Amino acid sequence: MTNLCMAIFMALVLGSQGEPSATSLDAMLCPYDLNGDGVVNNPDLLLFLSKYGQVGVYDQDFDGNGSVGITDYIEFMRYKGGVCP
Ligand SMILES: [Ca+2]
Ligand SMILES: [Ca+2]
Repeated sequence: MTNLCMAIFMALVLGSQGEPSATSLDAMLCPYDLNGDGVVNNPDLLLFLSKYGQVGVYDQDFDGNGSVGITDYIEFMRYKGGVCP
């Protein structure tokens, strides 16, 4: 639970620092659109956090290391705010 709270806190902090431009994103963005609505935003973040700390095969395991953790979170936040092509 502590890790989840930290992740939410970091989401709020990082989210306040502006979001990446949607004009220069490529097909790599799509995996981060977890609910498939075409944009990477807060609903996707909630889906990501629902599996945070889990070990196994999940869509949220972006770097494919077998667990959903801080490295996946950093990857997600890099693309948060973007539009899926
Ligand atoms: Ca989405
Ligand atoms: Ca991972």
